[in-house]
Amino acid sequence: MTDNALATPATKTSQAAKIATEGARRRTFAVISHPDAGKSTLTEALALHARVITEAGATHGKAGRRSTVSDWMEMEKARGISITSTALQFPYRDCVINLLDTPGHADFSEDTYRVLTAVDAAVMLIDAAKGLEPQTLKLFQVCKHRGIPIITVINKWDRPGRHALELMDEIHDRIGLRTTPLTWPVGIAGDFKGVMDRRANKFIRFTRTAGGATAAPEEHILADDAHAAAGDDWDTAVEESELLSADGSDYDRDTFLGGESSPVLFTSAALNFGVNQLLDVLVELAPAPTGAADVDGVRRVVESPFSAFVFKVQAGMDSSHRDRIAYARVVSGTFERGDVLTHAATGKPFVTKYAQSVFGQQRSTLDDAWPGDVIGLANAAVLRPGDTLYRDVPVHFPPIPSFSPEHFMVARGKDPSKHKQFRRGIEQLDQEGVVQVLRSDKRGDQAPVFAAVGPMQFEVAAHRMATELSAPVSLESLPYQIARIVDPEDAEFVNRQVSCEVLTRTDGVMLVLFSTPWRLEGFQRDNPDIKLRSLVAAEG
Ligand SMILES: Nc1nc2c(ncn2[C@@H]2O[C@H](COP(=O)(O)OP(=O)(O)OP(=O)(O)O)[C@@H](O)[C@H]2O)c(=O)[nH]1
Ligand SMILES: [Mg+2]
Repeated sequence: MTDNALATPATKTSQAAKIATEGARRRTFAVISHPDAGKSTLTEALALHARVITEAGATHGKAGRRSTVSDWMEMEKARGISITSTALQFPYRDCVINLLDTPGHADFSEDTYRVLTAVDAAVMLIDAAKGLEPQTLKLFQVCKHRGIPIITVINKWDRPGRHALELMDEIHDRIGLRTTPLTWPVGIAGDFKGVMDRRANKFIRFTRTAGGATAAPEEHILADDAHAAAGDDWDTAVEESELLSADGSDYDRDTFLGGESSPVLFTSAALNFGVNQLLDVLVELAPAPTGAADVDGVRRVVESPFSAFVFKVQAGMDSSHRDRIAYARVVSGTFERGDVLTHAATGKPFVTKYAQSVFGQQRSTLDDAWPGDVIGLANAAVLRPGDTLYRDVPVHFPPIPSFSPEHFMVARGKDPSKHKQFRRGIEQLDQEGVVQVLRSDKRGDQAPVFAAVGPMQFEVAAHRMATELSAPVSLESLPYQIARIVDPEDAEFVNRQVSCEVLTRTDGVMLVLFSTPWRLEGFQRDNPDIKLRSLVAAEG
């Protein structure tokens, strides 16, 4: 029997109050954008300003670019891009921040999408010179669909870029999001003096630090003295800010939480400027956890007994320990390390002895967890993305859909003597969702098919098979670009038709692959009785 079941009504009430208080202190959000806008740089700057790391870019990537706390994988460091999302948990003021840095590249969008199932808000980064880019637009649509409030950050303001008002117009005109700037640049992109804090009506002067490695000192100057400090640039900022107010572009909580408006901040993540303001905005304005709907649409409120769902599985984080971490987002309640939960998919007990708090590649022992927390569950081989864990009162959260793969390759072990490593490696990549693994009797176990949303996933899979899983593979392209779900009773018939092939995913779902949309159309015309179902499109 658990402590909860023994609790008297009075202790239950105080426990619920404690859970509500702890939940209210959590801020759980993702940083999203098109590749290269500066998400990982900003993530590191946030950790630096929250004083959980002392120097940004302490280690250097191969390409001469510094690596960040979130880009710890060898491939990420070498290429300077994020290929997998990273979680960081740290305290700031009286809050606990759970930050998820996501990869921007479309090929890894399934990972980003999974992260977006686990957050209460998103920080949408925009490169000041580039404005809204395609992947940012797609991710915005995902947030909109899921009702995730967005804080907009215009980054790289230290470099020449577009006019701030023009960027506000672009956001409004293209995605219908009303922008409500909280800060406003003093000076243009590439030649900026700092920002105006529009709510406090003061000037925050930009001070350059060497290479942006340390937190920039902040100088706050009262509005009356700002002209003397920044000259005409301050007057321009004041005029523009008045224009914004006249236009209804002042912060509004209801429309922000409703996803209709977005507070905006201007930053230079690389030079650590504007980062404190973002941390404060996250604490003051971003929503705290509010529970989540289960598969039947019933809401599990934060004060309910413990519940969480797994949104990501990651291995190879530490080459000296071949471990595997399942990342779970706590929806309700609390547990203490060692408490026993239930794994909803199997009904089996799940011991939390190996629960960890995650900070990029580093981990530390976790003593307790509260609503909003992202926790790492080590060596939990049974856990898959989408799985629910609960305590006392059963709950099942909705499954996390897999994206429809559009690229397919046969994988074969290069070294036949490494058959065992090959099988184990493939299983590992499959569980993490690095690629989906498809099989058929015809192809056999030695030649599974990798299915991916984007081709870069194959590179990651091949790289990890060779380096971390000791089973190098050769990959051979298959001429398919479309997958549909087929009912098992139709599979044999479908498999006999020309230019399509039926394969089975590890979860038992059967997919039929077609080479072109026309082949699919032709098939459906010729076989109107066979029902094929679509998977979730990567477009979100
Ligand atoms: N000048 C300038 N460069 C920046 C700024 N922020 C990031 N960068 C640079 O932009 C490049 C990309 O930064 P990342 O932080 O890796 O971008 P990302 O959004 O995480 O990219 P992906 O994870 O691949 O989607 C790096 O070279 C950074 O140093 C900034 O504020 N100013
Ligand atoms: Mg990144």
